[in-house]
Amino acid sequence: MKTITFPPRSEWPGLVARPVQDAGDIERKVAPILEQVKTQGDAGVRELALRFDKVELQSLAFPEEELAGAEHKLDDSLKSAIRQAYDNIFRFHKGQLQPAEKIETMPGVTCWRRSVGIEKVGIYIPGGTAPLFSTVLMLGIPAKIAGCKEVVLCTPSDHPAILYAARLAGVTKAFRIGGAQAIAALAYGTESVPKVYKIFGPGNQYVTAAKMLVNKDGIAIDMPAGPSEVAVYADDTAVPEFVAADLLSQAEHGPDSQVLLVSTSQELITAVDQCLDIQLADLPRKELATQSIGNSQAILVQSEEEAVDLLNAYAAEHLILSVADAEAVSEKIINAGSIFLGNFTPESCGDYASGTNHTLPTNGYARQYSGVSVDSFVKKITVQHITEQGLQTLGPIVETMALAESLHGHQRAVAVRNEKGKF
Ligand code: HSO
Ligand code: ZN
Repeated sequence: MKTITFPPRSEWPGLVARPVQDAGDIERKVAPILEQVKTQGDAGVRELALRFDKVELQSLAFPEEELAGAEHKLDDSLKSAIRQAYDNIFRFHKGQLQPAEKIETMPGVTCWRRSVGIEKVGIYIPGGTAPLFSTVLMLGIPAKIAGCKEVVLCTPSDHPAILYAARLAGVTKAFRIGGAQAIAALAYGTESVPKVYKIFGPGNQYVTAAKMLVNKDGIAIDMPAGPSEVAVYADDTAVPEFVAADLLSQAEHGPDSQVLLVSTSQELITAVDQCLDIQLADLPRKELATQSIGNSQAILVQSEEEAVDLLNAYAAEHLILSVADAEAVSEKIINAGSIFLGNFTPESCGDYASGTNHTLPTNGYARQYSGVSVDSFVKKITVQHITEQGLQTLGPIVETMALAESLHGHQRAVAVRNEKGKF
């Protein structure tokens, strides 16, 4: 791995920058796909599936027998692993539901905020070499907890674990549709696919571009997606084999995944580098991992303070702190999607089954975005009730402010109640 030694702060912006992708070109290719689905509905989806994926789709919806039969195609150990992951993710996310607390801001003036599930949400799960059934759990479970009535899954994959996880997580409708056309079907609706209000899930550049485009049409999306990434901050207490394995666990996602190693110890960096070579040799997804490791870097820093500043500047999707007193260091981190503490907390556990969500902000978006949670699936509606006495106290304040904004109608709406007819 390329190592950069004691880079001056002036060089940090270049070091933490992600490769820039020109989305314009892809958006130009995706726009007609969206238009075709919008105007032709199911027939448009079928034609696109034939053209791009060479599949002739009969029914767009997965047949009920296929959904129900999925569990019989999985071995028991995988089913019980998925169920345990389900329980942990459910338990962690259930704790995120906030009860509406009524606050009396002044005597007789009561305000509160209700969390209401977004009625219809869509989940996209890509096909490709890794059947991401874990992502079905990560999106389906918070949707269920939030109380979303319709949870629509689109995926080009018919992997039984995806269909099994979909049933377990409470997906209400599932369609065998992939690519940008799936996003279009969810965004605009077709004869078969219900239109949803918010779309979640990973995908390639075409899917991402489609999500960005439908977002301009008012459909909410989870967050702008980019290649998966992990940063590891390791000191002499770290185990090089563990660090190398963590780096490779993200590097294997795709050729454009990014990993970053930050350390105060040159010995540690050298040892991790050696472990990477050894572990890469027999990693089945060696080609992909080798490419992303090739684009990644190790940075040797002078002190913990410098390491923390650099990590905050990078704003990693995942941040592993393999350092002494990791929890204390984590308190100083202000930009990261999810943090993993100590030598025995591999990121893989958060990816699958510890309970936290693995849909996280990439590309430096951890500076302003949070990962997916129950909050992502609810809207918050504020409610207020003012008593007659409450209005006597609050009313004059509102009247004064309304008149100062020259909005007499606002003032009158109060005045008419406090002193009927006083205009
Ligand atoms: N690390 C990925 C999620 C994932 N890993 C799914 C394995 N399966 C993005 O955060
Ligand atoms: Zn992963």
